[in-house]
Amino acid sequence: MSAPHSGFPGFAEPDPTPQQVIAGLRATVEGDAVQLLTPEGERVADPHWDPLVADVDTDALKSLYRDMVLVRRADREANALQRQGQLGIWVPLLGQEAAQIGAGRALRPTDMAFPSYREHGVAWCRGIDPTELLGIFRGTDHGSWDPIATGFHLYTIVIGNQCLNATGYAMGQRFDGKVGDRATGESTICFFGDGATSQGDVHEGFVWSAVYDAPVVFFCQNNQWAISEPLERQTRVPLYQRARGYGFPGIRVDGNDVLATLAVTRWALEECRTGNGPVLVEAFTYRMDAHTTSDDPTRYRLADELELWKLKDPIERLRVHLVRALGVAPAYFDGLEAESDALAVRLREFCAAMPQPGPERIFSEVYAEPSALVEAQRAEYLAYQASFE
Ligand SMILES: Cc1ncc(C[n+]2csc(CCOP(=O)(O)OP(=O)(O)O)c2C)c(N)n1
Repeated sequence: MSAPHSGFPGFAEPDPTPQQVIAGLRATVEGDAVQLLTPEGERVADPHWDPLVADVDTDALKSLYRDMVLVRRADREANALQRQGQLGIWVPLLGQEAAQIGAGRALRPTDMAFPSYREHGVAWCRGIDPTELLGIFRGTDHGSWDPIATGFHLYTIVIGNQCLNATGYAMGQRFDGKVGDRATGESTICFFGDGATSQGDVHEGFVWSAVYDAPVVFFCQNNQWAISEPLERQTRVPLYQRARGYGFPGIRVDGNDVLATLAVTRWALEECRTGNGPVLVEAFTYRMDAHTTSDDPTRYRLADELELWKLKDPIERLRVHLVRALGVAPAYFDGLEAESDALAVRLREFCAAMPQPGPERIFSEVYAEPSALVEAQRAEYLAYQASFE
């Protein structure tokens, strides 16, 4: 194939063929991403990244494992609740536990996180009980937690929109003098998917954060699919390399490796809190279930792809490491299974007992202060409802 741009300055290298581009996009993670724990559960020594997780001893690894097991169990239970008609829809996180727990556990309480709609694992790390997610997917509220108190913004359904919110918030952190000190500095983290990188909002967020040195970690969970659109319909270069064009660093991490994700996110957050932000982190991972419970992935992807990713399961590799390398006894895993079962029961019982909100609910919590306009709308709507009785 000819190289169309090769005669021009700046295009000295021949363009890669489309086949080469796609092969590069789908290249095995190991070659291109930071990895500290192989899919076989072996610890890879890395002089650059090891110091960032030097404090992660056996107990801390067990704690990361526990987080992943419990959020997976909550996710599976919520998925089942949707299938049984208790929720309108559910957005599975299956397969993305390490990316979310690694990133979520890297945060400090003073950091601010802006999620999309799949970040149940990050919510967990911010102290939000999984029961609090159920109202959103049952259609009874928009999320009941306090974004400022928890450091976790409400879920965003509009793809990529949270990148603008996060950038604005991070600019505020910078202008308010919250950036610069390693001990007290604040950072923002923004979660989005590979498909979101094709949205204008994400590009605008990148540009604004770059030119204002906003302390925001753009954390892209590249789960290979945007509903039925594969990665090669979003980009012709690996996503982390995009950051360079905006003037900030980008890095790819094995998003199924919780330890590597923790190390890389800690580094990226530190860059931000000390004033060197923004940073793009591409967590290379895989969505092992449907996009949502309304989606059927068997219509657009082959089963062998899923089978290959099962071999890289984020939970299994840490379990193997805990057992084989660190000698963690079976009793620990038995105890965790009992804890998971109890969590699932609690979620189920909570869901069944959730009260049906009245029609006036939609008018509550619109503004922090009472609003005459909203009150008038509430009265009008209730009168309209009453007219049917
Ligand atoms: C602005 C906008 N366009 C389209 C949609 C419909 N939509 C919902 S999810 C989705 C794909 C998102 O894929 P990705 O960013 O890779 O995130 P993932 O769901 O895989 O985590 C689309 C197009 C939307 N919610 N918002």
